[in-house]
Amino acid sequence: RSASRNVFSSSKWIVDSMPDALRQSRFHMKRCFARFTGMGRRLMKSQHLKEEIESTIEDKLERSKILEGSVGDILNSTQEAAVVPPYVAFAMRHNPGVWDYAKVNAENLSVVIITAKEYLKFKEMIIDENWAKDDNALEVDFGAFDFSTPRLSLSSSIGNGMNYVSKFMTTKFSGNSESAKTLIEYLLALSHHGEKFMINETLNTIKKLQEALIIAEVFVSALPKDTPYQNFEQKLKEWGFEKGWGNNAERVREKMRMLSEILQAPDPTNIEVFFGQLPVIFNIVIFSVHGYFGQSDVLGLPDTGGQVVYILDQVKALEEELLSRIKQQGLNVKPQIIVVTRLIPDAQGTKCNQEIEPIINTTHSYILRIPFRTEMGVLRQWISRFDVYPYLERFSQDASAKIVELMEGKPDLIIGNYTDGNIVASLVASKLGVTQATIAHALEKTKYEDSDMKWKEFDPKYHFSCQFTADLIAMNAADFIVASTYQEIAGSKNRPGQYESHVEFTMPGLFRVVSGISAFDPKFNIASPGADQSIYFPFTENHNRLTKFQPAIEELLYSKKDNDEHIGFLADRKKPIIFSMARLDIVKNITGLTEWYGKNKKLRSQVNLVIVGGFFNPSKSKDREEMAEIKKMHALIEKYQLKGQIRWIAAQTDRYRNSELYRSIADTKGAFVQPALYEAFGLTVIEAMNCGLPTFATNQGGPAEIIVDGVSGFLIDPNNGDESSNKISDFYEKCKGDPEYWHRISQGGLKRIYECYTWKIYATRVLNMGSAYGVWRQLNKEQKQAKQRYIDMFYNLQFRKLAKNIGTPSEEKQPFTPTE
Ligand code: UDP
Ligand code: LCN
Repeated sequence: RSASRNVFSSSKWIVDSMPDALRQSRFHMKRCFARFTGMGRRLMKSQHLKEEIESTIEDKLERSKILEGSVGDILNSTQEAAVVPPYVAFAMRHNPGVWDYAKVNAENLSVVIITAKEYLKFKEMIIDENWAKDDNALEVDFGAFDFSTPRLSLSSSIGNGMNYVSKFMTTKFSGNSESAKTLIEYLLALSHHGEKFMINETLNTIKKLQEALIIAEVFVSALPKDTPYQNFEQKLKEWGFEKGWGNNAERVREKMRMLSEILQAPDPTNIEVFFGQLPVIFNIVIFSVHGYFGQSDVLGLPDTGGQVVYILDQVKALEEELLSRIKQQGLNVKPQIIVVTRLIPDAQGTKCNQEIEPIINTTHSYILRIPFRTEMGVLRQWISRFDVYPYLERFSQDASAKIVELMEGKPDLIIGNYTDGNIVASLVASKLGVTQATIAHALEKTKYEDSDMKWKEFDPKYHFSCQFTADLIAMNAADFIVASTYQEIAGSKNRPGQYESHVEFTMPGLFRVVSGISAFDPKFNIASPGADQSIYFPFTENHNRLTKFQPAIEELLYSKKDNDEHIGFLADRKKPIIFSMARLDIVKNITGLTEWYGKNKKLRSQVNLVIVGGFFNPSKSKDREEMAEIKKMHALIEKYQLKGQIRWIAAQTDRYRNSELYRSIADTKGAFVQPALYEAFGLTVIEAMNCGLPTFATNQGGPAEIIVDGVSGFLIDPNNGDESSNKISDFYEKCKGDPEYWHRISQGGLKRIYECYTWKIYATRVLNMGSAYGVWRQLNKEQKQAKQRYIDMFYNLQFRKLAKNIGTPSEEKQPFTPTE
């Protein structure tokens, strides 16, 4: 059994064909399996298996026949194999979200299909045999609580949850008087600061409501369409209707008709639109805990990158959308959006020590900062996002009290960001009983190979035991999950998604997750972010260009002397520039790009390289990964003698100036390169494309969805530097022969952005989700409560202990100041 799993397993035929496939090539397969098991217990990836097969079967013809036949199919769908002689167990994934497991005896090639749980137990033997054999080892099974939740069944429907929830609601409302009663209760409860909306107690049964709707609709239809609501408000009130139906006769009529139709015979389109337009969301709280979180001088600092940009832009878009909805609803309510983050007393010149900071370009939104406290007092300094867990419970309590005070009540929607924000959002939302959304930005689990199996190795530095526990709690507690791309949920053909990697996994010695989340859960939705188009606009819009930055950018790119802001120089300024900008994390692979460039003579002759990121002096950095990357950059510049062709610019914090930098690079007919080993979404890709800069981005992660290779940009393989640098070089070769080619790609990028990646599209979707899932949680109250009890227990017994183990600086005897 696997409650969380999709019932249809399209890879089944592969598992079923395994015995035959192995039998057909018995001689060679026996030798290969002997080789797999020959090296003892280990975990092998598919590439690894293929390499060993290649070196075992010497005959080329024979080998390709096998690799192209059914054995090849098995290998292609294999994600990993666990070897515990004499067995090899395969984890196979044929379609996003769909897994099968089989165990092969290397001696006689017999095959047994096994469950996920059996596979995990088998795999644990590699690391910790005692744990694997312990009958009472902790097993986590969130799926056990999902028996009544409908599941999607097609991989292609993943990420389209809201659509399906509307369909499920349709079924629930059809001919089910209990659910219809819930609908009345839901409508009756709509209010804000004591003011009632939509209907009042006069209309407390379906029958009464239906009758009143018919009378009111006839009345409203007779009015001119643009009659303001105030003119007929009194009349509607007499029949039991309150504000919120619309600001004019036409809107009110439409909405009344829609509800009448839903009550008569529900259909998903009406349900989605009707609930999306209800006055339910005015106050939103967004948690983004670790920081630096601020509006100026913070970008490019360790851990402070796209998430901050995303949230600030998101707030602006949500506020605009809220205001426009409130107007259309005919209400006079002021919305409020609060972004809650940590207050850092040692703010290093940023505003992160200010409690409240209004958000620029908004009217009703602000940042609220709450310090990290322990019984020793307030934590003064920045700490890495991997170390924040011990502070979060206290932070949630302090934040929750302050939010209720500022909003004069509960918020209507709570959105978490990243592991820390999401666990805090879960605690606060469950305490206050509010609809909760989570946004991951990046789940760390897939970033580090075998981070689950090898968690003990990683834990001293990264505390993944705590982080993955928190992630599981948040994704299960959330009413809906906003993902930027499909791949974030369910990956691509060959690579499992970030959420998908939490479906079934094990951390030997800690817990075995037999059902963490299902990629087929209808709570998953894709809403991709955009870039602020008042900042990131095409280089061709000359009248808007921020010319005041141009002298500074000229200096930044071309002056010949090293200083604190830049080192290296560009000897030949006629060459186009290939450009990259990122935090200097290992996964961002900026050093990889520098090395590809260093190695590729042709590319070096065609273009210059400009990098923005990090500092030059490793001792200035507080971040362990960044320090290592800085040293590596210096070494590469030396090794490949890059001076004269490279400009390395320190991390930049001004978005306006950066946007002009992208455009100035476009002026040189340059290109943007995003070479990350893995990128969850990749805002720089969107920014560059918005500026009309042809973009080469990693095929590992989000960018693979953003860019259509060869049309709106190019995808490059970060694990194959030669191929990638040649692809850039070929592009420039082609541009030489056809100068229009550069413009076609630039235009292709812009077209793609306007169609799919704007904040307007995003805000509409997310607010609709907030409404739809708010109803959905009411309809599934009991099941939700049962799951919440399980989550509470897991939090208390597991998370708290793990967080405590991390320790706080005071316990490590670091300088500390008493409570402020
Ligand atoms: N950024 C910046 N200065 C830097 C490095 C990055 O302003 O030195 C900005 C960049 O323009 C983008 C964000 O930080 O808006 C990075 O977002 P992305 O999604 O690319 O990566 P993340 O840092 O979130 O992993
Ligand atoms: C975090 C990341 O790592 C990026 O891939 C995203 O673009 C960013 O957050 C915004 O969601």
